[in-house]
Amino acid sequence: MTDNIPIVLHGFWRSTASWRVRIALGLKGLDWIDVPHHLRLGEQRAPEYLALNPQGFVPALETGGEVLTQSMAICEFLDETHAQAPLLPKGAMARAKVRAAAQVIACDTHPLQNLKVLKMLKKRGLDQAATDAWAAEVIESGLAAFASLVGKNDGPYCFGDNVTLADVLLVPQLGNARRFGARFDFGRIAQIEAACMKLPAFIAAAPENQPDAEQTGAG
Ligand SMILES: N[C@@H](CCC(=O)N[C@@H](CS)C(=O)NCC(=O)O)C(=O)O
Repeated sequence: MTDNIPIVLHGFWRSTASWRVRIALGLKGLDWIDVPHHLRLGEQRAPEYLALNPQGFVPALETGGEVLTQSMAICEFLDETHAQAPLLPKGAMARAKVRAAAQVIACDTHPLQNLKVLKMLKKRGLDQAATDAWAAEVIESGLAAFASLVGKNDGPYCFGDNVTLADVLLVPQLGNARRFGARFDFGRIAQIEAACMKLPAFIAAAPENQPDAEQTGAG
């Protein structure tokens, strides 16, 4: 358990993977210490940070003398160690469905449009407009599939009346959709976002509400 054990979140205000963890921490009612790493300045590749996360990605979460990486693993760790506001439903089938929707974003959408990949594309000759178009196409394809997966469920959130990991992944990805001019008018996505954004944990986690947003300007 991590109760009463300090939590340090290494992140960046505009990082959607950090944003997921901030939402999960907020839903669990946990306090944490923010340590920002400015991605545009390359601080995620500083040797001291690579010692925490050898991938050179934020987030990383320190707690109880351990370091965790990968936002979904971190969210599931928080879920397993804090019973409040479960992020996964009961039942293997229901849990697998939530994880599948979350992984559409975490595994098959976001990794194709993160900063590292866009920089690699630019290095190989794509200009800003072309990399933005790449990101938008990847995001639209992911969100369309996500909307289909959650389409049949009733209730305000992806999988009904309770927030799950799928909502935690969806809302930050919509931040990237806006940033790259991607469509996200698929199925119930806009309604789900509106429902989530009424919740304090989602409001507090938004990029514009992070202290480093003001300090660093556009990231
Ligand atoms: N699968 C990883 C992805 C982490 C990731 O891509 N983080 C981005 C910010 S959202 C990053 O640190 N990018 C730095 C870079 O690309 O150099 C996770 O979910 O934690």
